[in-house]
Amino acid sequence: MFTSTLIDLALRFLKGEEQKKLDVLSNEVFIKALVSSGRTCILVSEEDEEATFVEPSKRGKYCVVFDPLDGSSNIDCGVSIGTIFGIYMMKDGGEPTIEDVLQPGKNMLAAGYCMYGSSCTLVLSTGTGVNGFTLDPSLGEFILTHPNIKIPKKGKIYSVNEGNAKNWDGPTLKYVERCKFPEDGSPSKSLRYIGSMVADVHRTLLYGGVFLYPADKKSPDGKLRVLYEVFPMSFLMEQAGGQAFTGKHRALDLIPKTIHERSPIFLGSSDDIEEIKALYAAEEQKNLAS
Ligand code: P6P
Repeated sequence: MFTSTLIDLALRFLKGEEQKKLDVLSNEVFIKALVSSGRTCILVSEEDEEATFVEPSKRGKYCVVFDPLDGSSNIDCGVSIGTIFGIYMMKDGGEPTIEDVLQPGKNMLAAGYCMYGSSCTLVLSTGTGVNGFTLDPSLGEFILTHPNIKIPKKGKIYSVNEGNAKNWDGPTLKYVERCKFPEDGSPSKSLRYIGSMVADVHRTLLYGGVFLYPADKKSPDGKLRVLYEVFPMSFLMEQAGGQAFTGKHRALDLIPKTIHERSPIFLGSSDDIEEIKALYAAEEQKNLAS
């Protein structure tokens, strides 16, 4: 479905619909493809304020949450962008309700992203590990190029928008300080931040390290959306042997109350996330003691 959807998107763009923003156009293509598949009953898109309930004659049992073109502000400068998605099964066989997509991320059946950059790369998990596929345009097929991806246990890269540092809380400040000035005299971590979640997470998955979008004084829930950014990327990280943490608990345990809810997120190599968890636990102990 992805190949035909991508080709449909390219053709509609070339047929002179370019006056529409690419993220609006891609949303229309994905909604059309998902509805016509006959397999879906509820669709939640970053582009649509309300969830789409598929008409009964075309309804299936899957609920799809997606950001059709995440990072689209980077299109004009050629930075990689992507589609992020997660898939739930309806909670029960009755009439679909919004509760079917307000499930914790750990209930997802599958999650992934498709990154549009120097190549078109689909990274997907259905709950038994993570595999990466690269589009071969001559075949019009995705080829398995990254079987059984496992994130390194510890990494040498941290990825965060340091421009927000003045608004960060204590544990985030302490962790980033440690990345730059390690207390054990080990080499500093490198900072890599593209500002396109799919590209930053893809590098983190393959090379190791951490990606952070913490809460801050301006955005107490952080910036990234739970359903179609935090959950799918957290699902992939855990399936690849990494971790994903909100600053309070395991990201996939979060139960969203609304479909466009945001959450802080720290995800990546297991040992690095353990360090961040320990800093937040120490802060909590300090607050309880005071
Ligand atoms: P900031 C893109 O707008 C996005 O939603 C993610 O793809 C990216 O990780 C983040 O926002 C970048 O946000 O505040 O650092 O520009």
